[in-house]
Amino acid sequence: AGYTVAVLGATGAVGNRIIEQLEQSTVPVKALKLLASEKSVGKTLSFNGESVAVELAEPDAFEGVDIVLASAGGSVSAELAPEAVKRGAVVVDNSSHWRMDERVPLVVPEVNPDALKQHRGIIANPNCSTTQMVVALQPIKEQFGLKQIIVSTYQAASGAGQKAIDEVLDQAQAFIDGQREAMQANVLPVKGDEKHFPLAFNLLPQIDVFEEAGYTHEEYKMIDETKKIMLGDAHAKDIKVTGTAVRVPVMIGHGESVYFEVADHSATRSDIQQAFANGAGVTLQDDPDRQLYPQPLNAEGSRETFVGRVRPDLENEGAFHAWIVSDNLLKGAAWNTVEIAEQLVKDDLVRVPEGVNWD
Ligand code: 11C
Repeated sequence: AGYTVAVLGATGAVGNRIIEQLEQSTVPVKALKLLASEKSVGKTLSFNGESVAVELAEPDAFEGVDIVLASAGGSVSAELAPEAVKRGAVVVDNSSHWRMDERVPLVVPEVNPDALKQHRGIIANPNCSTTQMVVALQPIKEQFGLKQIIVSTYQAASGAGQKAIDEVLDQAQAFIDGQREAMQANVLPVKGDEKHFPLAFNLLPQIDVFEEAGYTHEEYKMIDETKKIMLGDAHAKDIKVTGTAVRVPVMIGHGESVYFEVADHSATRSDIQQAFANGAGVTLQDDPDRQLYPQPLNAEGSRETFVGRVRPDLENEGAFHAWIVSDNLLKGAAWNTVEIAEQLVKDDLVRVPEGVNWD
């Protein structure tokens, strides 16, 4: 008994963490395949104490696979997810490629597990900054109704990959050595954009490219994905969502300052704290008298979403503020992906419905 699971993009930072999370999950793994690009073929990685060789990610590699956990980037997922489904595998994809496709459920198991019932072989995992926000706010929505969200993010360098981390550490060293002019930037804020700026001892209010009305792609992701996950429709108007996404010189763990308005104006600060405390996947760390609040350094390595600094807005009735932190590589990526696989197994949904065609 059990499933044959393939990890696509196995050698990346998220791929490595998917393997770790899978080891600690309830998914019964009969066999594991590790898939990556040409340059990683032949490397070996460990799973449950055994070493597994990395194979080439190509269509026929999915023969006999039941579940694919993918973190290999948008263009690879665009090409290979349909190939995997054609061969009978269910794909949980970390890239942004399939998220807004109406045929594809975008899932955070604590928020919309039922969306999985409609899957046609491809399931999308949301952007990291979206995931931790909806995990935190779901219990508030359920108990008091949500009318509006305004978020400012404080996002870690690891969201932009290992090369971003490396350049920030090099910049920090140059700064400490008194060589400010030697601070090199080639990746951040966005690899493909025209200009690059150092993040060490700095803040960059640009994550991903600029799009319409002065918003970045990351900000649109947070708006559209939040609506698709919480309301079932990326264009729904029932909750107003907006935000500002900022890169900060932290390595792992995104922070978010969130202003939110609830429908039930009888909700008190302690009601809101209690709702967070009871939320699935949420840990409340909120005690100003003991200076207890979430911090990225403490969140690293945890599957939880941490919430603190809960307080009412002093002018707007029914409005509150909170501070949310989670490990962007775990709940924001690897753990949510594996958790979706656990949910698929639990709900007996590891199968591709008949007649599905992604060509
Ligand atoms: C960042 N949120 O911090 C991005 C990384 O759509 O899965 C995740 C990109 C995505 O730069």
